[in-house]
Amino acid sequence: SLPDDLSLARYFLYDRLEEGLGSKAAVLFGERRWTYDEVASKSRRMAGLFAAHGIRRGERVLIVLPDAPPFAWTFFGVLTRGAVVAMGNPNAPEENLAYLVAYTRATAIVTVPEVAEKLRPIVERHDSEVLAMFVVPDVATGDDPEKPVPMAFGGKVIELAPALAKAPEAPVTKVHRDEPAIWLFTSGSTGEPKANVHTGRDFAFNTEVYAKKTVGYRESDVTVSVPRLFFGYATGTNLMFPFAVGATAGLFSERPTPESLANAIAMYKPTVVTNVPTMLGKLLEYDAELEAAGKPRLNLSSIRFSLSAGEALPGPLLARWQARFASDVYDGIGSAEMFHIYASNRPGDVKIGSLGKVVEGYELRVLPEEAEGAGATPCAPGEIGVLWVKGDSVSQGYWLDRDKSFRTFHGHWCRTGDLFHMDAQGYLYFAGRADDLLKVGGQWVAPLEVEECMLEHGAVAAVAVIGIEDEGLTKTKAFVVLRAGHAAHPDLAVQLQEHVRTTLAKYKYPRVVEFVEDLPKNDRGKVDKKALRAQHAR
Ligand code: 3SK
Repeated sequence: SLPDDLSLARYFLYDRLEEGLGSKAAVLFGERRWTYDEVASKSRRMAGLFAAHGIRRGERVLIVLPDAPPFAWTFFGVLTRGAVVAMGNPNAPEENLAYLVAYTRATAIVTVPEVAEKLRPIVERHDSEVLAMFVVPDVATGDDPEKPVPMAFGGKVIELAPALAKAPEAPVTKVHRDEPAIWLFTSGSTGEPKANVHTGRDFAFNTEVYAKKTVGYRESDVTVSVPRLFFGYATGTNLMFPFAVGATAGLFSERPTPESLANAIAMYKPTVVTNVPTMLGKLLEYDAELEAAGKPRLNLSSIRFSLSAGEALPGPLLARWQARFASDVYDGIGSAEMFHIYASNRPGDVKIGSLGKVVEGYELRVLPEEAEGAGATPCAPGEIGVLWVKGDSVSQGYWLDRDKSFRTFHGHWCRTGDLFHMDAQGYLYFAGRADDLLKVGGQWVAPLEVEECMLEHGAVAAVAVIGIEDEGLTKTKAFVVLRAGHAAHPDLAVQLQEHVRTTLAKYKYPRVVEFVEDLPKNDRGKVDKKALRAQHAR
């Protein structure tokens, strides 16, 4: 059990120094490395800087940074101060960034020049709650993270590196395990993002049961991530989890593409790669293109395992990955409501197409859609229902949204709103979001089932199915990305439709097939179906 006095700064960082790991590499970025001692010293100085600028325990500090070393010491600096971490995407549009500042009531912001220029008018308003905005170089463009920043400073807008060099190292603020520590935003398909307020215990609990016991992070690991650090999935897998075991986090700030990821893998030789299904597919395509061009193929031999989450990993894709790379992918399901992954495949127990079994310490129930509480009679094995999850990392609720909180959180339980079924052995299978289901010609169609079926066809690299309106009727449309060596042609569209008609029930075939170069993704690496609907409407 976790102590009452639980600072995440100690749990993830300062305890490593007491374990004698101070001189070990904590963070890699390009050719440079920072040891645990260096990250700890900078984090204590960050806390000193926050204190000097009047940032107090419990107040939000908004981190809007790319994946680069300052992310690490800002994150642990906020926790050292006893303040609360909130994170945003540095590439988000201006109105989303302004929303984050207002919604979080942040008293400090740490960001890059491009974002700082956008936020400056808000921060400098006389009634702004922001006391200080610290600016680091735009490392995403390749600048040295400790080089001077080319912008005007003054008032509340402060250049981080020189201020940090002068700041005193602050002690760790004492915080209770049940005090808010980090906010995680849900990426709901409608409305503004809402933050899950999480306490310190949530992170320590999941780290113990998922990262250490289920997938088995080790001190010797080197990690790399496709999703960016501001997304809770990667904040866990590529910052908190490696730090919890004294491993090394490899960071790269370029936009994740097969090329930039392949470079990071070649440079850091990671043992653990955090991935998402679309990038697993793209890496396979990239590897095939390298082979076709007579170039050396991808070498992923350093990887002990990859993680996949964020959206469903189609079984055929995982089978292709295993056949090519002979390397495990642990697909799992997590959410911002639960901090992280609560059901997962794991070493020695990978069931293709499934999300694995419950992570020890959590409890799962698949309940009928109309169930109002976790006590309802569960669905029989194989029967589809809504997943409910219980565990010590459940969020306290959504900030400024009690109604949504009442609908989602029921005591210790979280109603995920997503559809699943579980087999008699306890393996969990995703069946789509309840609001994704389409009624076509009076019959229910699950886009996920059609997508998985189309992916089994040798010509398909990626596919997304949506519902479209045609003269008042709902029809299914498939957006298809082809594998190398296959050309878009109406005959191929007919072949793909036939493949679905003969594999699944006939009515499930997509009425329209459009070939596209790529599928749009949101900032968490998930296929953006809202954008596909808009694309269709144009
Ligand atoms: O939102 C998600 O998909 C997710 C997945 C794994 C871990 C954490 C999160 C937020």
